[in-house]
Amino acid sequence: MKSVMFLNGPNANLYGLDPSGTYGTDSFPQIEAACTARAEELGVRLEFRQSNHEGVLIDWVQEARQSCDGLLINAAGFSYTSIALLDALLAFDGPIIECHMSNIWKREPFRHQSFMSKAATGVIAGLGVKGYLLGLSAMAELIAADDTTD
Ligand code: DHK
Repeated sequence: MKSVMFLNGPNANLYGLDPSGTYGTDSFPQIEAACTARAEELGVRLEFRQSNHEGVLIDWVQEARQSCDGLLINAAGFSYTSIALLDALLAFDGPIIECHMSNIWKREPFRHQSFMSKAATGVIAGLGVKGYLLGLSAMAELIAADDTTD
């Protein structure tokens, strides 16, 4: 069975709690449950994780090099600041899909350039949790096409 890691960066644990609704109304546990259900449908093993700490995210990307066929990441605020996280992603061999709940290009200019995109196979933004599920479906296709692992 193929394995996928889905990493979520700082403050993602607060999704659904923000009264402005930028990140939708689903709580983080609800988002995780939806992704887990989609992964089951797709027949892929999913590691869904969240951290507020840059080094922890980097350690997880490095762990994924050993254990996962594909990586999805919403690096949240670290998207625009962390060359170190970009470097970790660049050292990952498989496909990477960068996800954002919101359309970052419709927002403040400081959110318009994600360093993560340099390492990403593709980027999904602005579709909320639907984008996460689409990302998982796309990832399942990408890793199925790579039959060097099973
Ligand atoms: C999430 C965040 O926490 C922000 O820092 C990013 C991203 C956007 C999102 O849309 O999921 O700017």
